[in-house]
This record gives sequence, C-alpha cells and structure tokens, in this order.
Amino acid sequence: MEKTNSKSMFLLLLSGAILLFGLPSFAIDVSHDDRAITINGERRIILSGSIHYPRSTPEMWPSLVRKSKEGGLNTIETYVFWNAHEPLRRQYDFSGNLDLVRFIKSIQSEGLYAILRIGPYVCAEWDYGGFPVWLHNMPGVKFRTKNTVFQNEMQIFTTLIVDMMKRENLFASQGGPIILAQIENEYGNVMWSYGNDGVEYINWCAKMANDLNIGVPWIMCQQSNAPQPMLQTCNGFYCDQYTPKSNSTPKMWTENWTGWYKDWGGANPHRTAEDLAFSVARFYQRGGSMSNYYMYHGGTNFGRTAGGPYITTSYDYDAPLDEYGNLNQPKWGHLKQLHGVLISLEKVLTYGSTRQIDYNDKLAATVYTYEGQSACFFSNWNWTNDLTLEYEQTQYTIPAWSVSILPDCYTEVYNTAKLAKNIKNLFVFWQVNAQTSIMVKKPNDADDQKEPYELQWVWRSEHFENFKNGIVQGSVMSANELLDQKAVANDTSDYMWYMTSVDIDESDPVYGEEAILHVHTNGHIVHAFVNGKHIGSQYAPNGHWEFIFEKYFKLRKGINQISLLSVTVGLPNYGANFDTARNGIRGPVKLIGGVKNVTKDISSNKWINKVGLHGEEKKLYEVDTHYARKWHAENLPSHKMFVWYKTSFQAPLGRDPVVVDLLGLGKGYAWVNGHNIGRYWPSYLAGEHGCSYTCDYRGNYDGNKKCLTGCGEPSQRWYHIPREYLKDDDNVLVLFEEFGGTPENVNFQTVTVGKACANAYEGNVLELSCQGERVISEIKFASFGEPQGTCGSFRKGGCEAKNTLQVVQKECLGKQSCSLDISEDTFGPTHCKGGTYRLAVEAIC
Ligand SMILES: *[C@@H]1O[C@H](CO)[C@@H](O)[C@H](O)[C@H]1NC(C)=O
Ligand SMILES: *[C@@H]1O[C@H](CO)[C@@H](O)[C@H](O)[C@H]1NC(C)=O
Ligand SMILES: *[C@@H]1O[C@H](CO)[C@@H](O)[C@H](O)[C@H]1NC(C)=O
Ligand SMILES: CC(=O)N[C@H]1CO[C@H](CO)[C@@H](O)[C@@H]1O
Repeated sequence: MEKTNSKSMFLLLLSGAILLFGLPSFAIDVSHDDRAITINGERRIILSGSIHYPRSTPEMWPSLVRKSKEGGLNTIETYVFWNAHEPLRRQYDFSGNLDLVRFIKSIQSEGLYAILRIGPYVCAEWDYGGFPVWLHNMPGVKFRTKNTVFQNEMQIFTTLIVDMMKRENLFASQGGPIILAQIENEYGNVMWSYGNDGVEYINWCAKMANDLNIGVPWIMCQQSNAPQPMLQTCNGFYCDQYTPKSNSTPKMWTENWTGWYKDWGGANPHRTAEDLAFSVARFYQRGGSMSNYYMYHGGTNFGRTAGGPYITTSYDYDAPLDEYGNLNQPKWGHLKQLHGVLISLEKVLTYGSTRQIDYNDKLAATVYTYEGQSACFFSNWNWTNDLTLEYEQTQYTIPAWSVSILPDCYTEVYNTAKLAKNIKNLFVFWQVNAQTSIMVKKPNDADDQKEPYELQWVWRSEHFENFKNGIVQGSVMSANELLDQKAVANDTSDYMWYMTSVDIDESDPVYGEEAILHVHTNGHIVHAFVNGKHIGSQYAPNGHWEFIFEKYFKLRKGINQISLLSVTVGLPNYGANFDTARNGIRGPVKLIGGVKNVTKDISSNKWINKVGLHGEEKKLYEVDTHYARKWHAENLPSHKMFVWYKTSFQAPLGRDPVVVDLLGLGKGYAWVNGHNIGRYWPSYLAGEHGCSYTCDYRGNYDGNKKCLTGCGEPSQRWYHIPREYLKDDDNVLVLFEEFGGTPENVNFQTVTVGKACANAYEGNVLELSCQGERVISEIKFASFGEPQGTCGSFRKGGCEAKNTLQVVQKECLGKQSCSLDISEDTFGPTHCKGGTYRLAVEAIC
C-alpha cells in the first residue's frame, strides 16, 4: 500500500517536473533518505571537492576538474559570488572567470556532479563575504535577518542564479550535473545574535529556496535546526562526532578543511595528508555518506576579491591541487587511494548494517555487513600510541591517530597514516602509490631575456599633490562628520581620502610649535599628510579592527590642511553582524598641543572625501593609455612611497604555471597586461615564532598553530600570473607601490615539480611524474631493500637489490613519467629473505 503511494507520488512529481522544465530527457532523480543521497533511487557516496571559479581562469577549469576526477572525486562544489556578479545594482557580470554556466559545464563534461552553494552569503575569506557593498548602502537594510530590503535583494539574486541554471538545464532534475544546492551558509553559528528574527529569517530562506522548484534537495550547513525540507550538514576539521538533528537526514559534511587560509603577517599553514585522510576515513566509519574538501583547489584572490581583512592574495589552502593547479603530493595521491577504497565499498557503506566495537575510548572497530559480506574500519585516535586490537582471532596494529580499512575484514588495504602501503594483490586502482613532489620555482627561460637585471623599468609618481593640499577635482563628497569608507566608496577602491582644514591663530589654545595629530581609524592603513607633507603612515597589526595613529607635526599659523589617505585591505567576511563594522577613519581625529597641552577635536569639521587613486582613475595599469608619455625612464626611485612602476617582459616558455617574484617591494597592486593579479605585500613578514621543523600528523589540527612553515619570511613573495593573461611576445607588468620598495629584483619564474620522491612497498606499482613537459633528468637515489630516511636524505639500508639504480634509470630517465612494478622481478633479488621490502627513489625533474 505504502509502496503504491510513494510510486504514484513519484509519478506525480515527475509529471510536475516535465511541466516545469520541459522534456527531462535524461532527468536524474536526486533525493535522500536517512543514510545517503540517492541518485535514481540508489544510495551514493558523494566525494566532493570545492573549486571556486573566480579563483582560477576558465582555461584552467577543465584541467582542475579532470585532476579532481583523477583524484577520485565524483562531485565539485562551488559558492556563487554575489558581489562579483552584481558589482553595481542590477548590472551583472558573468564574463571571464565569472562565467558560472561555463564552469558548471566544465564539471558536466567530465561527468562529475556539482553542488551549487548559492548562499548568497559565502564567507569564503572573500571580500565582504560575497555581499555587494551597495546592498549595505541601501536605506533600511539589515543583513541576514528578517528585513524586507535584504530579503528582497537576496531573493532576486538567488532567483536569477536558479533561473540561469534552469535555462541551461543544469539541475540534475533536468539532466544536468547539479545534485544539491545550498541556501544561506553557516547561519547556525551566528543565529543567536539575531534573536527571533533570525529564526523567522531562516524559515523564510527555506521556503523561498524550496519555492524555486529546482527538483534537487537544498542543504543548509551548520544549521542544527534546519527547517524541513532543508538538509542539515556539518563543517569543520572533523565531523565524525556529528549527527544530524533530523533522523531522516543523511550524515553529510560540506566543509572539511584541507588546510587553512593565510593572512598577511601569517606563516604558511599545512595540514598533513595523514590527518586529512584520518578525518575522512573516520567520517565514513561513523556513517557519513557525503563529504566535501574545502578546498580541493584554493586558487588565487585576484584583484580586490580577498576578504578578511588581511587575507593574502594566494588562497592555496594547502589543498590537494595547489594554487596553480599542480598536484600537491603526497596529499592528492594519498586521498585518491582512500577515495578508491571508499567508492569500492559504496554499497556496503550505504546499505550495510553496522556494528560498533569499542575496545577502549580511543580504539574502535566498525563492521559494515551487506549481503553476507563485511567491511571493517579500525580506528585509533590515541595521539601518542600505536594500539593493537583483535578481531576474529587476528591481531591488528593500528598506528596512533589513524584508521585502517579492510574491505573483507581481514586484509588491510589502506591506512590513513601510512603514505605508502603494502597492498599486494588488490584491485588496480589501489596499486598506485603517491609520490612526494618537491615543487621548485625555475627562472624564466625565455632565451632573449636575462633576468632579473635586464628588466627595463619606467615609473611615475602617483599624482596627488592636490589631494595632499586639499584641492580636489571630480566627484567628491563632503560631510561634517567622518563617514564610513564603505558608504562612500561602495567598495570600488581600497583607497579613500579624508581631507579637512583647520584655521589656527595665535590665541588658539592648541597653538604652539608642534602638535600631535591623533587619528582613530578602523583601518586598515592610514597615510597622514599635513600641509602637503607626509608625516607618517601606519597599518593595523595583523588586521586588527582599529588602531590609533599619533604623530608630531609642525602646526602653522593660519590654515592647516590635513589629508588622510585611508586604505582597506579586504573587507571582513565573517562573524555576527560583520557587515556593519565600520571601515576607514572612525574618529575622533584630534590635534593635541599648545603650551597648555590641550586637545582640539576636529572630527566634526567639514571633511571632504575622494575615492580612489588618481592612477586608478586614469587606468595607468592598462597597456596603452594616452598617459604613456608621462612615464620616466631615468632615476628609477627606490623606497619611495606612492610610485607606479612599469616594465615589459617575455613570458617563460612552456606551459608550467608562472609566478612573479616581488621580493623587494613593499605593498600595493600588480597588473599584468591590464589584469589585476591581486594585492602584493612581500614586506609583511610572518612572525618569527610558531613554526616547527617537524610536523606531527597526530592530534587535532587547528589551522593556526600546527605545522606552520615560513616564519620570519614574507607571507607571500610569489604571485600567480595565469598563463592565459600572457602573450607570446611582450607583456606588461604594472605595479602601484604604496609603501616604497625596489623593483630591481623582480623576476618571473615557473612553478614545477623539482623532485619526485617515493618510498613505496613491494607489491605496488609506483608512478613517478614530473607533471607537464619536463622530463626526469637524473635519478639521485634509488634503492630496493630497506632504505632509510626521507626525500632529500635517503640512505641505503640492508638487503639491497644491487641493480636498482640502473633499472630505475633505464625506466625513467628522459621520460615525463614512468611506472615501476616494485618487486624482485623488476630489480633483481634482495640479499635477505622473508621481509617486506621497499623502494625509495629521488628523481630530479
Ligand atoms: C594513549 O595511550 C596510552 C597508553 O595506553 C595512554 O597512557 C594515553 O593516556 C593515551 N592517550 C590518549 C590521548 O588517549
Ligand atoms: C556609491 O553609490 C552611491 C549610490 O548608492 C552613489 O551616489 C555614489 O556616487 C557611489 N560612489 C562611488 C565612489 O562609486
Ligand atoms: C599632555 O597631556 C596628556 C594627557 O593629559 C599627557 O599624557 C601628556 O604627557 C602631556 N604631554 C605633554 C608634552 O605635556
Ligand atoms: C565550524 C566548525 O565546525 N568548527 C569546528 C572545526 O573544527 C574545530 C576543531 O575540531 C572545532 O573546534 C570547530 O568548532
């Protein structure tokens, strides 16, 4: 009876779908039960990875998606970036790397599914969390709560995106790749601060989304009370302990942080492959059925898209694919093996019965049984000790902080802590062991260019004599108060002037030889000028929200002109009411001085605001401007503030990703052939402390404290120039240098695999690859037996097969990649009998 009902219900829905979408020739039915997302009625394991389309280029998308698929993913997830698509109200941009339809189609053409997290609040370390600043400037608006102005705009944008996807038949219900969509984002983390309006708002979000009839389920991440039929999901470094509130919702993990983002002033975060694999294996051990790597490819914050404040231009995230799209090895390969194992267990994981055996509070086995077959997960989350458990009269040693997977409850085919594992006689896709790649930057090899010394620079100063003196032309705004920088600038530039004048006569109590200019600002940087003279600059340490600038200056009798250039470094993207935080000079602005040491508050003087730099307005970054003749070739300034530099260069040969090394410069923006490649700030060094030479995968990872590298070095020295921005002949690099630096050492490099190392057990097939056109030029080390050490410092051990080096040389030298069957058949006899032997190789690309 029940069955008939649900069937006719389904038919009814189907005919509804036909009415809605026209002919659903290959319509895919996506639904869910308490165990998993179902696709055409079958429960599925969804292995997803985040790739944000604006953080790469359309030309990179196909290869990023292909490498994700080769890495064992079946789904790609992205946010949708509202402020990028609607920079001005009702003026939309879906061109270039904002071509969402093209991105989803790149996913579709590789046969992968897509998850569309519309938000439209996205967080994502993206400028203002993805909200357009014009929305903030609408009268009466309040973000992310019951507010008609906000809700109306949110609905218009969400509907626009949904309609765009429908028009191209991109939802699974129309035969497209999109299997899930998301509304709002991590609202559960902040809902408490919106009171009852927050509850009404989230219910409205659910209804609004549901009414859009996309034919696939909607999800809400970090939303424990997700209104039905929204599906609740978990975000975090570990989600194994998470259980959805509704017992009809499967256990889904929408953000498993593969690494962490970086701030200006921060070191490089790393999350080990072992710990990441551990968290994923634990999640599936404990009944998970859908996970998403945040990020699988992090990419680059081009232009002004970095949020924060103080998020670096690189958004590498230590993801399985690095910022430039290279495989981050061994992470990519280690996870690929895990994905292969999980997919091979799809049926038993999603349909099997489960039995949990707790040996002690840190050691557990989970046995999945389906149609007479059992698969086991043995996990040990003790941080320090390897532990042994007995299962069906067999003893298994589980390394500290790891999970072993045994598809037949007897043979361990994968352990999350063992990067290279003896996995004899199993299916082909498990037999590839991950190499460790050491990436290097190689000098530009374009042959007619000898860098760095021969780059020819021209320069000109930013033209702001007038601003410094308070004389302005063009569009300005004035008020008898200090205005929020967002409200005036609409996020069209990082730079905004606040200018005023004060008339001081001898009777003024503040009159004296010297005075202090006191400025309270919400940052993130202030450059202060009095009477046309620069008196000082200051930036907020580590992106703190506010600071006080104080500096002595000579007060003159009569009119004193005070000009403050306020600079933002990415608008905030996270926290309750983050959108309302002020930017720019907050006040008070005071003069302190005189014999009586008195204070004169000038905050409510008449202040004139001017948005942007003169050079931005005149588009000095464009290749051909009619201002070309005003650049100077002589007396190249060094360590001078507010200078524009320009040079031309040859693109490095080949297809390897290109970076520009900006060491020596202070802070500013860089453009290549008119494309803004992001903020640079190589003079901002990471703190001296907190880095460790070794990185222990064991124990909870937290992003900011463990496994950091690069202490005392620039937070970001190299800046990605997508190949697509480069031409074969001359290319133009323009820098706007705000703090002062020297362009003398600027040079262009390619990022490629320098070394491919492996340390893999007998019984595997090992693939070594230089990734790309480069070939293996030297085998520095090769030993089959019991080699010791790690990549870069391998040593021979006992039992070595004599001819290993010659065999590896013969197989690999001169090739882009090679594969080695690790056995005595390949390398000849080892000198001992009875052990399990390993091959260690260090190959130079
Ligand atoms: C790990 O195991 C050892 C030995 O059984 C025990 O002494 C220690 O407390 C355990 N540590 C944790 C974090 O559980
Ligand atoms: C910001 O937007 C307002 C309208 O919302 C407009 O009047 C003003 O000119 C804009 N300012 C800039 C710098 O774009
Ligand atoms: C001026 O006054 C402030 C606070 O009233 C005090 O901290 C400061 O030391 C004084 N400066 C001088 C030069 O007297
Ligand atoms: C948002 C979220 O889930 N945050 C969690 C991420 O993981 C860390 C470490 O396990 C937790 O402390 C956070 O609460």
